[in-house]
Amino acid sequence: MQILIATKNKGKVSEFQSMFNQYGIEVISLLDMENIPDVEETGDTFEENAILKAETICNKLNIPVISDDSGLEIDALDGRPGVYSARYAGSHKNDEDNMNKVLNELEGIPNQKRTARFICALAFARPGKDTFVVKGLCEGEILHDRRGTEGFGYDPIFFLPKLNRSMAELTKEEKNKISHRANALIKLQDFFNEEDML
Ligand code: ITT
Repeated sequence: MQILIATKNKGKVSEFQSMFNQYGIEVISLLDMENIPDVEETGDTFEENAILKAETICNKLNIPVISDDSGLEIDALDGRPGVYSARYAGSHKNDEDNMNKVLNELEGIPNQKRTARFICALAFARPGKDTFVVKGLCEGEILHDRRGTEGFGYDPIFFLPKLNRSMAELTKEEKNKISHRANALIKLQDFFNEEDML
């Protein structure tokens, strides 16, 4: 069985590949396809954007699709970057620029006020059926400097107090046990099981 993940983010694809591997499910993504334009993320919430991405690609290709809208919510920044996580430093900037912007904005903020969470909304859209959406969280704190080289996005500045490591200091297998994406996927699996999909 194959599942299409409606994303062009290599980091997400790699995590979904290892998470679905255990079920013998092959993950394909928009990186494997040509001529699929980006879906504009106009929603105000992660759920809205995930539904938008999944339904747009499902309607276009007429096959079941899972999409992932995710990001980082920082309490001291009133929840920013939130749904703007991918383009926080500007639409042509990269992960390094985004992390620099966050670190600059948090300069002088003490550890106990640097609480944050990763959020992941997964939407599952199927032709002719209602779309199902779930949300997973992962709580942590924003570091003062980068630590680690694994993962992607904001992982090097996201600290997990219970593990005493940054997200980028975890192996992919370790991250996939505790991440916002893993927590959302567990909820989606419950749905799959109920619907006898796996
Ligand atoms: P698609 O829309 O094609 O899926 P994207 O990168 O634009 O790719 P999002 O709009 O969902 O995806 O933005 C998510 C951003 O949040 C992403 O670019 C990362 O910077 C950050 N992010 C999400 N999950 C993350 C994770 O597990 N670790 C670190 N950063 C993450």
